[in-house]
Amino acid sequence: MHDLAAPSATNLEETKTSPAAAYRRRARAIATNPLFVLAVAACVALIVLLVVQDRTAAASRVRFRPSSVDWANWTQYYPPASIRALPTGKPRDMPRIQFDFPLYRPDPVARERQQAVKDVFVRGWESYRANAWYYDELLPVTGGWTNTLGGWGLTMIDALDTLYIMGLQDEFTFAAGTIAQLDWANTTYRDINVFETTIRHMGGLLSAYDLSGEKALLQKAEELGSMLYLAFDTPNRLPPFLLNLVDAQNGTQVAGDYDPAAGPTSLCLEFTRLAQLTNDNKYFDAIDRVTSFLVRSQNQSAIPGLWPMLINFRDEDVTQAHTFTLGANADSLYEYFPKMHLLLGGLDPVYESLYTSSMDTAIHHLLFRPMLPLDNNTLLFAGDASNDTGILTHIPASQHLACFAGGMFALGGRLFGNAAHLSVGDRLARSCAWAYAAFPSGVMPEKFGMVPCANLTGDCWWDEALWARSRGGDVGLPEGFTNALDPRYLLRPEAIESVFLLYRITGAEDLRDVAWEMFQSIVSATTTEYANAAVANVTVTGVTEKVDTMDSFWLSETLKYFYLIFAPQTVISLDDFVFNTEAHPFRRPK
Ligand code: DMJ
Repeated sequence: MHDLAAPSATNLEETKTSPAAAYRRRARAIATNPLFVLAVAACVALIVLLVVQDRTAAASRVRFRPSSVDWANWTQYYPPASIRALPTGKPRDMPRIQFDFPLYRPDPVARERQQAVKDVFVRGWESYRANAWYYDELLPVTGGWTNTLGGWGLTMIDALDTLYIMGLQDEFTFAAGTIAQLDWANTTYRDINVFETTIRHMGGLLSAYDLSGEKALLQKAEELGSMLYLAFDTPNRLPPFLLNLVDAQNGTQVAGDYDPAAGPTSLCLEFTRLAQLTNDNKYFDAIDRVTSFLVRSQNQSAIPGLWPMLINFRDEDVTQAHTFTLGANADSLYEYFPKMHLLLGGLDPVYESLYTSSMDTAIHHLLFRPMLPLDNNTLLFAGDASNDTGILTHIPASQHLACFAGGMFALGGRLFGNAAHLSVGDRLARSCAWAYAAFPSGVMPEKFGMVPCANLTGDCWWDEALWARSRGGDVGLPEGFTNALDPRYLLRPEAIESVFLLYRITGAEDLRDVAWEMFQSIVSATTTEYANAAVANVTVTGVTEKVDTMDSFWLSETLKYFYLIFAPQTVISLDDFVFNTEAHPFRRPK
């Protein structure tokens, strides 16, 4: 019997002379032949060259054409005496923001949901391209178009980074190529909305540049930045809500005396990123003066710690207007405090202090817990407060716009190691999602009222008679709600924004199911022949009446957050990026 473990002499001899061995010998000889090595090296070089050339060709399709006006050369009538530079030095060590998710594992359910969101985005984008290209927004019921903000093609700019994130590379290159040719001087608008143009147009361009490295997009952002910078040319260097270029040219601009608090105060993230990317400190100096005003005035209002919803920026007076809110007109003023801390790598301590002091005050004065028949002890909403009568009154009404607060508290809580804020963020974010489910359409109205509990924690017994009295004649409302003051849904993002941030921060997997429920309800309530439309009344059962508007934030924010909550958690990680208030991610300094 042969020993199978040891080859016999005969076997060894066979190996030497077999055709396979001869083939291996020949192959070895060829592989070590210097000519062959040279040929392989040449092929590899050629392939690399072709790939690089292809990339360059793609990039060169995005050719920058300068605008016809160079605003950087315009006279400043009130030039700053000195320019404060961006803080320098090594960014401070930041706590990890994202939950420590396990390494990526394929998740077929999440993938399917992510694809469903992408499909809705693509349908809306293609319809915009076909029916409203070059205009600001699509009319989703009639298939027409409308200009709402400057007429520079708002939707294509606002949605640009979403195209990139969703991997729609050809569409991205096509849109970027169009945008790089825009002339910002080509507008029929007499007044330019400084806030919206900063967060949507400039924010969109900076983010798309941060993601793609496409230089022309930064150049377009810088052109726009130099135009918007003119708004700061006022006697106290605080900008008006609307930039009038004729006033700017004549040196007659002044800050507003009754402007939304969030207007001048929520330009800081975008102007800081612009300063970082262009190394031009004047952009940082401009917004730093607004921050200094906030610091000076924080304790002068009727609720020390907070600023009223409307501010007299001209006289730097916060004592005249008396409504306080985290919702419309004030929202992003507060949202940007923790975000500025992140973007500046913690090098300016003022933003942590502004965040903590204002939000500790807001918890006390603005948040309320609704009274409900079931055990819903943890629900919490951001309401308002008013001092109109001379007595400070809490107003137990909330709004979709205030739903961003859950994400902000969760972010601030994690960033500054404040467990109480993280818990408030969790409650606020989940409450907005709960409010979606409470209405027959599965979508939350723009504004609503509820009966408040006396405290944010502890017992709160349901009082049917009190609820009936508080809701007046309105019998069709879900239990606990006293009105749907504005029953529309405007395709807004704030609720999913907070659910997304909370998910990435806490890792609570149930939030993906919560998001999926919200997404399905929104799609079913808003789908039209062309795309998705705002809804007239979410409190009714059955088919919803559509309103012929699709704000650009539907593609830039709402669908982006829905997409990202189902994406692998490394996609736009919160440890690498910080979102501006229009959901445009900016790269954080490392
Ligand atoms: C967006 O433009 C931004 O999210 C802004 O901060 C608030 N309003 C809309 C979305 O609702």
